[in-house]
Amino acid sequence: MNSRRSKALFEKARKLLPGGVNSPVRAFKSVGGSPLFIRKARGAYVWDADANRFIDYVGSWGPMLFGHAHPRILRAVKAAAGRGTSFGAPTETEIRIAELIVKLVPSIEVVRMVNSGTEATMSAIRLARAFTGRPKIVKFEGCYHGHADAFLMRAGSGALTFGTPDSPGVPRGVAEDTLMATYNDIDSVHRLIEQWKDAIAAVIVEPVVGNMGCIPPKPGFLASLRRLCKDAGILLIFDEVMTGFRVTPGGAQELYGVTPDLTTLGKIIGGGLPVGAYGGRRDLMKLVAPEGPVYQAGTLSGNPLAMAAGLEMLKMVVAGRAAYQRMEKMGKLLEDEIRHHLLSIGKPYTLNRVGSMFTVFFTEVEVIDYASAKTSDTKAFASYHRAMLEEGIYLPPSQFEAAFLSTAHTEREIEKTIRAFRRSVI
Ligand code: HOZ
Repeated sequence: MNSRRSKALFEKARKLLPGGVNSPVRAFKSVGGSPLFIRKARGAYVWDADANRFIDYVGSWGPMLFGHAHPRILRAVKAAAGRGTSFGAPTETEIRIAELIVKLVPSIEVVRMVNSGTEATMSAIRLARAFTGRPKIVKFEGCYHGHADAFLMRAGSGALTFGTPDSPGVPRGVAEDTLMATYNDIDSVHRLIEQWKDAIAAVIVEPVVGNMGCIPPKPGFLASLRRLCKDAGILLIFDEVMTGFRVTPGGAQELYGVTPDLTTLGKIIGGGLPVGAYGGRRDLMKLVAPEGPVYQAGTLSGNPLAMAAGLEMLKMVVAGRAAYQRMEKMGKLLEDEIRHHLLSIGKPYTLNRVGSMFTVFFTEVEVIDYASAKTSDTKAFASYHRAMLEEGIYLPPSQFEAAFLSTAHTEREIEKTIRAFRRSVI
């Protein structure tokens, strides 16, 4: 594969941007080599600066549910741009998107739009602290909720990839207010609640983890979490930045039948433009300014371009229940064939998949939490990643990120991926 132009661009970028990128995982550090600079994307494909074409399983880290550059979303964005790119004032589109979010997501009665998942999670815990009058939050090792100070302890995603799960620059006081539990281990939460009962405002969780690679909740884990929180007067926050509208139209809360108090959303509701949101019960959300005293604001919140793209995306979600069945079918086909190949060559692995999210871990240990995810042979992942790139398959450049399918991935792309997998993992 010729990557001359991507390499040259990376060299130039390194002089101007920290590590040559605007978000760490993109730098390809954990898989080696130089990142691809993407020039365009359409459907299930991306093209790099050297005009190489790849089947894309990054999907902009989740939001490309219906594939890249979907004509309906492009039309909506173009029309909105023609009317102006930012007003810093209310628009009718915000109401229409809020109506769809409330209709789709079981826990959300009232929603506030922000600009990213990070903004959504940091605002949600501020609200939880205000509502309960308590300072501490519980997060799970290896879960990632964006880069606000309160979450950069044992964080997943890029932080886990680079082996720096705790970031310098986070004040000790903030770090002390974040308590750490083990994903899929309800006793670890129970112990924290016993010890800190009257100090914990919220438990925040990725109901299906995407940021240690894909890790599903064990049966009953989310329901037990719900019960524990309720009994202790602690708010339960589902971070559905990745799973929202993806694992089902109503997200993981619909899939597992567990309703949190607050939900954070991102990416998908912008149809690929920068958007996040948090929402939940009316009695909680009425504390948010200007209705209540919990301050949170932003000029670009509810930006008209992002709202137009997101509205079109959510209309497709509402109309497209069959699309989820198709993604499940494609996911299952991919899963079965990968399993079959890995078994036939006797390679130790774990494959986790929830609908259109999946990860192949190179470990024989069942991957259920941070400790088991870390048993993966990341060198084996790196060579798999490189080999797949050579075959024209663009996977997330880290063992600790989920891969995503879209409705644009048809049998054709899946079969090509399977053939590439057979040649790449030997
Ligand atoms: N932390 C993001 C995925 N979990 C990656 C963001 C990016 O590099 O775009």
